[in-house]
Amino acid sequence: MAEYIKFKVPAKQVSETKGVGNLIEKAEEEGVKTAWHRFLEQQPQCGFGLLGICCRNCNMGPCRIDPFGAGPTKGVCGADADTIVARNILRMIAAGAAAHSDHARDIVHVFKGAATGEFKGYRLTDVEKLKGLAQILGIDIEGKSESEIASEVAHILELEFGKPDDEPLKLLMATAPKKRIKVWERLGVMPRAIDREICECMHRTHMGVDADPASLLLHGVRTSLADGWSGSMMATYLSDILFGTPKPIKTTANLGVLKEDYVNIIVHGHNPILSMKIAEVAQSEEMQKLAKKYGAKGVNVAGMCCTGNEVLVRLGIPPAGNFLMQELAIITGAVEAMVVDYQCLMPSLVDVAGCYHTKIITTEPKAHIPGAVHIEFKPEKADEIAKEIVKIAIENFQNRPKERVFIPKHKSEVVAGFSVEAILEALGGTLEPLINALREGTIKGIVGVVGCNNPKVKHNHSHVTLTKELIKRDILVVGTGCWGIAAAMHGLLTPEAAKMAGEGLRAVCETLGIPPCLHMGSCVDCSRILIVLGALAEALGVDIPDLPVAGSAPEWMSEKAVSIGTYFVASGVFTHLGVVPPVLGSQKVTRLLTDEIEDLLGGKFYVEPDPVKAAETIYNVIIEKRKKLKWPV
Ligand code: BF8
Ligand code: SF4
Repeated sequence: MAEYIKFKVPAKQVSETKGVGNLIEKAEEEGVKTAWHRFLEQQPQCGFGLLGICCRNCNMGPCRIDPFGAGPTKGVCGADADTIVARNILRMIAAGAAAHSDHARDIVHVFKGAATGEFKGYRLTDVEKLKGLAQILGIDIEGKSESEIASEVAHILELEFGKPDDEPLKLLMATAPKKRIKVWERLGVMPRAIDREICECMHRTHMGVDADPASLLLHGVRTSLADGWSGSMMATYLSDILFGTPKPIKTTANLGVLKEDYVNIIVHGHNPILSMKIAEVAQSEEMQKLAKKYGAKGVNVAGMCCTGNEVLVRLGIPPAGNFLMQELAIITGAVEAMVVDYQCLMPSLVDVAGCYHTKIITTEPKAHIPGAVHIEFKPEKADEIAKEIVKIAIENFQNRPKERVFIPKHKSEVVAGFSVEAILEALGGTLEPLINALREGTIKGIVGVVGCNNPKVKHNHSHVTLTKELIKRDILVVGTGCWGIAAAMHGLLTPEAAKMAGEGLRAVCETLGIPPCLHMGSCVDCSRILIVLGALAEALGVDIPDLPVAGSAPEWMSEKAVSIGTYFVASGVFTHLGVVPPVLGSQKVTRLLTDEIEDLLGGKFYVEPDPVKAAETIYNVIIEKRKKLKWPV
């Protein structure tokens, strides 16, 4: 149904990415609202919310604190701005860690089923990685079958979620550098069980429990560590074992990957369990034939958001866009089905799809959207269900309103799939060449750029600008998530992009034949960045805060990004945020996060919306770290 659009979006100004403006204009002509339109309708956004000083944690409220001190300075229970802001942030971390870790739980389930042979559609693909994981978890693999080893691994990892003792998380102990572990032990923030830490966040923030901002934030650190070094780490490890560890793979990215004469299926969400199957089934001869029967040339699968990243780095499935482009893909009029699992799915997808012929197919019991077709995914019937879904898409081709199809032609070449193993391979098997390049200053430092899109800032502008500014300064950029897709669409992920890099980084990239920006996967794969940091620190005999490295989430929006940012900081990384978090209502919390936390953990947050300024500051931080290491600057 066409809607009345009260506020027009300055289509050509809201995005850095080609094709986006044209589709926003098409949307307006066809009476379809996008996130940008709804963002305008939300203006002005609530000042209390922006500052983080509203509380709805009990029914004596809602309460809000007057930031100017003229009105109430405390909620009904007596909680002040410091307590309220810290509690709200802790709840964001809890939700983010929960999302990553619950995703991991689903993968453990399938991994276990693959190990026992119960889930016929899945197998253990990277057995070397399985054995490596078993060994670091302390499992004796001598004389055991793959299935036995995997079952033992699954057992240990299942316990990570809810083991009842106070011992630290096993996967964290197996993967985090020793010096870091000492820091966390000293601070009393070693996570014990993933679900327990998340549960404790909710307990502490319940009315009348923890009122001390420092104590609340330290529990946030603990919870985020459970996410980064266990939940997300597990999701990455097991996805690699099940589907293969990513290797550099070539494809193209942007809306132009949709094909006019083909049945287009978009996989969107986060978990690879279903999207890998859809990609596999769609490419089968049977489905390609069926598509021809319906008048299409074949079936084309494209990715969106992080499940898009999962199939990109393993199968070379082209991404059609990142977070803010999910509605636009449907607005092309050329998408037969968008198959979603969970996280970062706009409920509006159903409204937008209602204006075209696209079917939104939800598949997860925990992620329904009213108005969508729901086909519940069950790993024991993976192939059948994937086939059923692909068939629905194919049959829907005949309903496509051909006269309304408009696919912007833009797409860029991409090389993605830089797992830690792939980076090591490019380096000739050891970290030594990278360490030497860092030490000599050919590469000045490494920055992990991650995270989302947010209509509060120009779409992909900060991702692209910050990245270009960093590589220009001989800083190697690695990253995940929607950054990865932004970088892909802007030609930053090809070996040729080395031309945009400074002399030193360019030379290294040309010698190794790699891009100056390395796409490491989805958001749970930020764990790969942790592994690189840990390995560098251990090889140099220093701690992560000593390394010339930094992190950045230039366009973040999700609670998962808050958890990631926090575990970066907790791991000792100077971490830039390009969108202001809702903490400014408390000077104390702001100071803790952007200053004092550094004394405790070696990392801190730095907030700067301007990507050029941010790159300068990050560069300066890296130079300072180099000076301390007595490395040339
Ligand atoms: O987990 S970067 S918008 S898609 S939250 Fe979401 Fe953010 Fe994209 Fe991936 Ni990550
Ligand atoms: Fe208000 Fe306190 Fe209840 Fe929050 S917990 S709503 S501040 S009374």
